[in-house]
Amino acid sequence: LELETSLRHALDRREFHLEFQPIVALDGDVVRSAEALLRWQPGGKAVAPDRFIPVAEETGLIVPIGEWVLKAACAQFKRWQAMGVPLGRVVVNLSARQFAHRNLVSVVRRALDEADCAPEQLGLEITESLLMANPLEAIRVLTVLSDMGIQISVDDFGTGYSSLSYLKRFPIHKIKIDRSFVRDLATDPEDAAIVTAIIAMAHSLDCSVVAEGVETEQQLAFLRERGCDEYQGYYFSRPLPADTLMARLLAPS
Ligand code: G
Ligand code: G
Ligand code: MN
Ligand code: NA
Repeated sequence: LELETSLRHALDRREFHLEFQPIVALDGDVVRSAEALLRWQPGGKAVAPDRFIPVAEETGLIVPIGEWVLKAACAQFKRWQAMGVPLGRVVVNLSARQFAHRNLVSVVRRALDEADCAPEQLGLEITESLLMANPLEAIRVLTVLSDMGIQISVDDFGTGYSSLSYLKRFPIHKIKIDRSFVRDLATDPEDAAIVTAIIAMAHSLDCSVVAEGVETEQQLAFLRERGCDEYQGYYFSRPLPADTLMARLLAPS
């Protein structure tokens, strides 16, 4: 309850900021996009997103907080562009409450307009379980966003219950393999089989595949061999403050 009380004041007190984790495509080690990850530091002391995001979700506070995230991510992307940072897109996580909110599309439009970003410069991530909670409504909303030109990714893929027949009905562009399957790839034959199947299935649906939680050379080698398209994880980079990511992307390599 204490957490909830301070969360209610967090926006007013400007206690949020974003970090960004690069998503890498290996054709020449290009960083194509970066995922925005929300950070909260009330009184200077960080609270983990796994603790406060569920509370924000239950209380509905995630709606205004999520709107702030969208605006802040688009504004940051625009600043990077002005500095010549070679990034094609910024990617933002949407929660269930945000996704169900009737204003979502106008909130997204406004965030893009205010920052003067094109829809093609924004990606949205929604979890697999969120898609399956209300598939018909999800198809309707995602079709609007996708028709605008926004890239849609399914996050935490493999942890829910999507069937192949269902998945092809959603206007989605990317599937992000949950990091729980990537972790033991080198030692667990079941995880290796699941990852192999997800990549093949995604490609058969014309979706590209991002592997999350890539930490080792062996995981990367396995994924590469199976045609994974993009990678995200500590092997490449932790989530970074905006200026640190910019410095890295602008540094001659
Ligand atoms: O970096 P990590 O500990 O940041 O993130 C933990 C979890 O919090 C992940 O599941 C991530 O998707 C989620 N998360 C991070 N930022 C946001 C955000 O802005 N909105 C929502 N809804 N979830 C987020
Ligand atoms: O659920 P979502 O994919 O949005 O979560 C992103 C979360 O994954 C963030 O908490 C981020 O810090 C974390 N993360 C990113 N890369 C790695 C990694 O290589 N290993 C682990 N364990 N976590 C990671
Ligand atoms: Mn995500
Ligand atoms: Na995930």
